[in-house]
Amino acid sequence: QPVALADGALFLPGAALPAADRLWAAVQDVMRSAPLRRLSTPGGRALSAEMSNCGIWGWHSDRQGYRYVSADPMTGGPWPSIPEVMRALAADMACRAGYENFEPQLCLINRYVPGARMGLHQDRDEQAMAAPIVSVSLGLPARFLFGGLTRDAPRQTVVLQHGDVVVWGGPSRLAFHGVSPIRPGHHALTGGYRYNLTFRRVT
Ligand code: MD5
Ligand code: FE
Repeated sequence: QPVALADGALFLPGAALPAADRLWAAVQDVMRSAPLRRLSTPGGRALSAEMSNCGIWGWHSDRQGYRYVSADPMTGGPWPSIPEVMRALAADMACRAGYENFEPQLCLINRYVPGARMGLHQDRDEQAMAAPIVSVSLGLPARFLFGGLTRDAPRQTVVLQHGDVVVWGGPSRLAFHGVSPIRPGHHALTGGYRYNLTFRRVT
């Protein structure tokens, strides 16, 4: 039962649950090829979520800035390809939100340890602003903050649970958002972590 959070933002509670076990196996495969790492901001501060990527691009951040790179800076080689189960899920979820031919170029994997958070920001490193971002949450729950087009716009809090999916498109594509510090806990699949997968297009 889809819920519109705002214009262009479709919340699909539990929509990834039927695929969660296969999804989790695929995510682990990716992380074996491209290990999670803690990136730093251009200003030199460590991001609290650990990240990896699969696909033809990967999101990266260091002293040179936030950007997408076609090779993993840790290995110099290409990022692993997007596993079919992940690609199919992203396309299916986008379809449910009215995006009939969504072909993600990458999936960014965020891993949150208890205490980790993500400050309020916009996702604007992509050129492909007409494509949605499909977000899939696995493991520990999070309080997700969803604001407006300016930093000081009012925010709503949405609890994102294991298996929840949000498709961010239209005016919501550029909304400010963030993640409150993850509370300690244990999840049967992911242990003491929250994972978030975001399927994106850059170009
Ligand atoms: C997360 N990740 O839970 C979130 C889910 C990131 C990030 O924010 O940049 O890695 S992505 C949620 C998202 C994407 C695009 C627009 C909006 C939310 N939004 O309008 O709220 O780890
Ligand atoms: Fe974001």
